[in-house]
Amino acid sequence: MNVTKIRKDFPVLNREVNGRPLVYFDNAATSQTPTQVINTIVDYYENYNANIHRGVHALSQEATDAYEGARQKIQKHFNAAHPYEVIFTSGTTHAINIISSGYAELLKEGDELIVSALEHHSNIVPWQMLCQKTGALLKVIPMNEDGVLIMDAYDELLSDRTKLVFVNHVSNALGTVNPIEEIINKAHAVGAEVLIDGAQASPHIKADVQALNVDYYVTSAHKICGPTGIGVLYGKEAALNRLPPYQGGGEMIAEVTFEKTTYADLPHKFEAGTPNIAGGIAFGAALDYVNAIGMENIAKYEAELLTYATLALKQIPGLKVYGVAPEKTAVISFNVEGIHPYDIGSILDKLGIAVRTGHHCAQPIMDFYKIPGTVRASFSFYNTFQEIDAMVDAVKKAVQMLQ
Ligand code: 7TS
Repeated sequence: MNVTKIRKDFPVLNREVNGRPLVYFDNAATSQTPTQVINTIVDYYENYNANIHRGVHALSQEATDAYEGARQKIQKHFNAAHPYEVIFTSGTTHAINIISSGYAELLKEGDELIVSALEHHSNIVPWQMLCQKTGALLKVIPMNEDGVLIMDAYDELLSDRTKLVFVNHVSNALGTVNPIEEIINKAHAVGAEVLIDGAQASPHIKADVQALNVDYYVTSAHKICGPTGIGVLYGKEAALNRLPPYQGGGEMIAEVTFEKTTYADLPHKFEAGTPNIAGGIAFGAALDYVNAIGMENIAKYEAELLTYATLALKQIPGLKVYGVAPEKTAVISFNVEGIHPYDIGSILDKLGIAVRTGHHCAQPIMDFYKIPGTVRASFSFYNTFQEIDAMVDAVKKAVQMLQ
């Protein structure tokens, strides 16, 4: 992988912050956008901005073709069986809410849902709202000190009362890669469906939804070099057909009278209103971009960055890394004894280094470790070993100033 060449595709990486070259280590929150993807958005608005599916005119047809072309790129990337199993959403959160709200019609009191201890709030809160509405019960697969799910406990939670299991593929706060194949197979053995939140996995791992035999897989484009405000809900055809629409409106109908409305087929049933057309097209371009580099090459290089950074940070006295699962993506969550994570983050920012501090929308994980939050450095394929050196030096400086 030619990282020097790749970095030229990301204009933002040239800028300075507080008089220093930007070191962007907040990739788990959102990734940066390459020129190739930015140009796709500009091209759409400059040359063929039109609403899709609606016009006989040329611009509308071009926009429709580009948008549907992007759907096919997403289908191919995740190996979905059909393009209509790919539903465009505004992101992971929206995708999860489509399923959680639809499930209200499928559940009865006493049914059980299983979540994991390692989730982002967007894979917790919608389900709690669903439980309040239906009387279903939410059970939690616990984690251990390493940030790994305790699978024996999962076995015990599963029963014929279990209707749906929802777990992230990769934890945003710790980087743990969860054993989703085992989770899916065991859930299916008791007749439950499975939703996998792939928001943190997608930048590093190409999921094959048919090989996984997963019922729903969701992610956001902005984690994979795409724009914000666009994401995807993959669902098996039969699973999606079982669910009611999420929103009513234009584009999602077959026929409307004041007496009765019938709904459109997949994917339109779940795509009411004018979508984020430019965003969808750019999502396709982002997948083209990462696939041209190669997801395996990306994963291999990021693993090297992770090992290098972990070893260097651990030399700092009093520094503790949270989440030491044997299989991890390039995320390091850490604290230094006696120092609040926000203070380290602020000093790093003064030195041009962007990390996230806080609970990372995963408060139950912070509660487990009895900490207010962590400093989280998350790496991408356009980061370098020199940038890691700069961060390690900056953390040392921060510790000197704060201790
Ligand atoms: N699920 C996981 C595992 C996530 O990491 C995130 C966002 C979401 C869901 C929500 O995605 P959205 O695109 O709908 O907002 N995670 C983070 C993060 O770690 N820092 O900022 C956002």
